[in-house]
Amino acid sequence: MNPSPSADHGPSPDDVAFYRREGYLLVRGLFSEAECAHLRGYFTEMVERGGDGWAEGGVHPESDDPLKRYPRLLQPHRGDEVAFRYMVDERIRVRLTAFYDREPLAVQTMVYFKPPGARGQALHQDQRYLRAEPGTCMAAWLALEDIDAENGCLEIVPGTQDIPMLCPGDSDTDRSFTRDQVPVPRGSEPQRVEMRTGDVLFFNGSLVHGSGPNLSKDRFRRIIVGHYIEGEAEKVAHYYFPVYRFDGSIVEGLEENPWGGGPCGVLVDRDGEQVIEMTGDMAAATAAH
Ligand SMILES: O=C(O)CCC(=O)C(=O)O
Repeated sequence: MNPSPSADHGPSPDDVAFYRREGYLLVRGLFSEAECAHLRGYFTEMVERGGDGWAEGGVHPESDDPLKRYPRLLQPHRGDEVAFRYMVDERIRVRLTAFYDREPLAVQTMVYFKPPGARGQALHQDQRYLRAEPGTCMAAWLALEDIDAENGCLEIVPGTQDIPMLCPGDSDTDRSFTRDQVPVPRGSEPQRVEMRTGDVLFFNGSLVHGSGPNLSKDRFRRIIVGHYIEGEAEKVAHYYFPVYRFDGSIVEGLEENPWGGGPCGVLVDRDGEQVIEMTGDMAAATAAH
């Protein structure tokens, strides 16, 4: 699956600067059509035969909810070689290593099917869940087919990668399968990221992002995403163990970062300026919905 290292020169200095400034980088055509067709078919067959133990909440073919018929696959790399190879792909490694000046560690894979009529995922920050420390987490999100506003592309808020974890409020659960939604800081706008098959969006795990519903009548929106933590991280939340190096070995000695409370940011006006105050409590904000 990997190109030979000589075939991939990795990101240019401009790419690295863009990623660090904006919190994301879209790399066009990083995976081939053939690779994506294989991954699409492979994981669709997996979910249609019951998910091999990775389907969130199990597969319910008779359900009215498209996401119960085609739930996300969570952490398939823990037993599935194809998912594992994606997670530690050389093309991903060279880019993330350049963005963070050090090879990161791999902790998660997810496959989303988002069939026609499925809800999306309201705006959130991945670092809230991964709790990598020190540093943050990051994602490599591969479009397995063409993705646009109609079938529920990602929406990102560029430049939010350096803000703290914001306290979530309620999402619109007619549009989102998750119940939390973080606010968008004034002056920032969510931007849709339309992608072609094989494009990869790399993004910082503190960046505010989410996706809308799939409004199409007959188009799936299939993707695979790998999540990573910075190489210097000493802690990560319990769910993300075991932690892997890109050579496939398991990292020993990381600590669990306890899940739950702690301060979260609230957007407030101060003398006509909006600022983020760390006066909220994540556990309370989450328990409220
Ligand atoms: O694919 C989506 O709609 C959301 C994915 C996401 O939020 C993530 O990978 O962190």
